[in-house]
Amino acid sequence: MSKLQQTDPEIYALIQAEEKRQTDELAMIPSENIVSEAVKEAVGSVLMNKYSEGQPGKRYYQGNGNIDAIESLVEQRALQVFGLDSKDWHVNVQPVTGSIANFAVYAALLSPGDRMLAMSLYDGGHLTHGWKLPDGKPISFTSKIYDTYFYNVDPQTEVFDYAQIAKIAAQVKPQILISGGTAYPREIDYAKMREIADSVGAIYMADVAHEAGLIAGGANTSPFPHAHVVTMTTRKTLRGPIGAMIFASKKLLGDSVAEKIDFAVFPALQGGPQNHSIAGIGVALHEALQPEFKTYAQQVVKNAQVLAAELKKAGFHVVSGGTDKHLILLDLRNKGISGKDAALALEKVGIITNKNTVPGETGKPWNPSGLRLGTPAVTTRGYTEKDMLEVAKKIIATLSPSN
Ligand code: DSN
Repeated sequence: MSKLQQTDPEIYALIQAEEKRQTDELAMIPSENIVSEAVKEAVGSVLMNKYSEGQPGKRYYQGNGNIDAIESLVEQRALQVFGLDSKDWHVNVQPVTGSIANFAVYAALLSPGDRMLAMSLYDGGHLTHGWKLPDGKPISFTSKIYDTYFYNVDPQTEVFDYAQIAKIAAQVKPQILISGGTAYPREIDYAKMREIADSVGAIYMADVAHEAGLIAGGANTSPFPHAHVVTMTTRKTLRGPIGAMIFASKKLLGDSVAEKIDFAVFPALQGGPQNHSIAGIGVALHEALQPEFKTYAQQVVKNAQVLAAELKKAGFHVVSGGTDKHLILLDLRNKGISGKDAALALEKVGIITNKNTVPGETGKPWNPSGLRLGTPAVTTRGYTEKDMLEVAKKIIATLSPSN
């Protein structure tokens, strides 16, 4: 980065400091990862100089031959990574974030005032799944546009209670049923969710932002055989740059869904796509198609399971009793420490996590009762089970009352 160093030494120095921080500390926030040098080169390329509003082959600006070829290739790879056929599935790789991808699905397939049913944010859902506070105060803008309802995990087992979800769905009769989110450590039964959606005539959207890479690598089950729509981000377990993708089933929703989704992304919600990020996503998808990525995905899960087991042995309340994925959620109420204090204490010893709400939350989002931990980034750094035992020791020692 010699040019940057010459032109803007201040920004250069701060980037260097951040690179050192990322090397010296352990990123254990489950939504973070470390992209390859190849991904970084694509994202830092001349592609950011080009405006390309529209879709491949149908742009509002001239000079997009190369951009068309790149975006088409990325779409093709996105389908390939998840074993999908372009006859059956439409994909849009332009959303700049997962939040925008979710908004685009709603804009394409719902009308204002339609009913939405999703998992409570406190139990691990996502803001853009219609979140509003229990007193009705809207938080996500989605809750101002749509009539939103929530299901909770079972208070005892802390896992999905499908019978309860079906019961709420029968009462609410939502136009869309949503699964997925940010802090649910267990696999979701996508077939059951679809069955519930079908029972009330709803569209079923699986938001797999967190587990996309695990699905790509075969370490988690795929929602594609069941969902009408799948959204995901690209920077988490998929190990790409920031960005998102929307997959819509043409088989279930008809061919016209492609145009509806594309129109919702542009011009309804976004302007020119971030071509450099799209190319970076393409590189990450190429990497996800290599055999090593399968090993990576399996290792992410093994590492999380070892860490969860060690924390459990040490008396921590691991929400749902463990994990099937890359993330662990601790309910710290039995330890007498808040999520915020735990995250701050761990930061002091170089372990970067985040405070999080837990099922049955009694605190506030800014000072909740839980701590969220994840293994995607440490696994990229080559950590295996034996390293996780060391990480577990450090976490346990840091969060034990004597400290
Ligand atoms: N902010 C993401 C996460 O950390 O899980 C979700 O949007």
